Amino acid sequence: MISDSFPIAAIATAPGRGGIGVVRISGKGLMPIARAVCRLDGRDLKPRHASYLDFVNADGSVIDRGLALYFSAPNSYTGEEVLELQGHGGPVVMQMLLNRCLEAGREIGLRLANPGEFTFRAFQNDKLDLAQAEAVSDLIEASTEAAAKLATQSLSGAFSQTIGTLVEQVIHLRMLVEATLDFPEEEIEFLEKSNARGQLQAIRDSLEKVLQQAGQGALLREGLKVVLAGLPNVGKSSLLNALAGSDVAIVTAIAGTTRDKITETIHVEGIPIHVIDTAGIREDAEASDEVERIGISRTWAAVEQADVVLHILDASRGPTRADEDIVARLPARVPLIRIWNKIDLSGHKPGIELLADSTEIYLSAAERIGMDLLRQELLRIAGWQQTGESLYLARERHLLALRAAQDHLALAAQLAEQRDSALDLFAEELRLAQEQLNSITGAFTSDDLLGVIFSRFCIGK
Ligand SMILES: Nc1nc2c(ncn2[C@@H]2O[C@H](COP(=O)(O)OP(=O)(O)OP(=O)(O)O)[C@@H](O)[C@H]2O)c(=O)[nH]1
Ligand SMILES: [Mg+2]
Repeated sequence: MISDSFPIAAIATAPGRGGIGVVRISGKGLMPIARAVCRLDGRDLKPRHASYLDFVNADGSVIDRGLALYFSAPNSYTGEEVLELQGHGGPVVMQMLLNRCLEAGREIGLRLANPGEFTFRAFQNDKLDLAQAEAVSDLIEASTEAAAKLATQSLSGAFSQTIGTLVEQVIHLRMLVEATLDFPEEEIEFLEKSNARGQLQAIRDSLEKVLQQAGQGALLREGLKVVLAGLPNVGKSSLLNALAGSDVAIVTAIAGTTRDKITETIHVEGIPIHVIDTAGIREDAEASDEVERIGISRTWAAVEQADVVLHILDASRGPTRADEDIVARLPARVPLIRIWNKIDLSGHKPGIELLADSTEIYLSAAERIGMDLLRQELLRIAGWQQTGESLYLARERHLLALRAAQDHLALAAQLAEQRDSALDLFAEELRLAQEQLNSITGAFTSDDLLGVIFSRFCIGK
């Protein structure tokens, strides 16, 4: 994101009607705007004090009456001066107030803020690191209590601190190695003497644990995409309705009822599960019309994107050739659950069987029998474990960086087996691992290592 140094303004509250609406301005030299827009009667706004006053147009006519809050730099969200005008939360009055601010701030270059620009400035001004800045939007977007709680923890810096501790451990090891590289005559048996291998192993263990906690948190954030696929009339839409607990999709005895994809997000133990109902799969020739054929091609597209596929079969009929054709076309990398539906007709008992390459579950969607078996199996496939450990609401970006760091440390461990001859390569892998970890919090890499080295050593030692 590029941000210039001009002051920025935006309506900070959600669009629509509400009790209160807030126009927020951040930048340098905001007092003239405050004087122009707020009827101050010769006073100035006192930092961190709420003043109840009129918001006025250039001609003195009143736009609204509300609270003005002023924060001086750097004691604000963005680290710049911030002016917040709280008026009545109507879209029109808010737009009028914003326009008035833009007009009053034209001379100092006040412009509309880009999405996320207030938080970006907070990051630029070291109010937040990158992971914390991301947590701000995660908190706003959280769809479950669990996700909101984890976002708050990340925002307070818990995740950043964990990453910071890992980085410090890596830096410590790098310091040892690089000192040795600078004094080659002492290189002999460095790896033995310094217990570098032991230290490296300890870092790898910690990283493994963080990755596990982050992976679980990522599940809470992203959820699991589950696609229901099968022949027409086997009960896919009934299963969606049973999972959702309401009649989301149309269910009829007519084959080919569902045409378009229907997605419904349910929550199982706080994990969002996006259940996607699709058109029943049958041969082109059997499909009733063009609409259904398009629906079927969408089914296959959805299957390609799935985290888990539920292949639904009619337990009262048994498997058919067409079912085998479907299985043959399913991507091998996607976990498969075979659902034998309609056990109320077939007389099977509800149950679950774990096979080598898939799971079989016997249930009845219409009668809502055996549904919990399915919910628990979805959690198991997602890798959800209730450990009671703290989790991190990680993003894909964080997981990628953690895994890349893990790979570099694994390479370093291999190099450490080759005695001291590969010490420079060992050091390089550590550096790369650190770079990956640093990318999570956005900390600058190369020079800070020197800083740490010199701040911890005194000359002459
Ligand atoms: N007895 C019984 N009937 C069921 C069960 N599940 C679904 N059905 C019936 O099977 C018929 C088809 O159900 P749907 O859920 O529409 O099937 P679908 O797989 O979505 O069908 P398409 O959308 O046409 O592909 C309906 O008449 C349902 O009432 C079940 O568990 N038991
Ligand atoms: Mg259907």
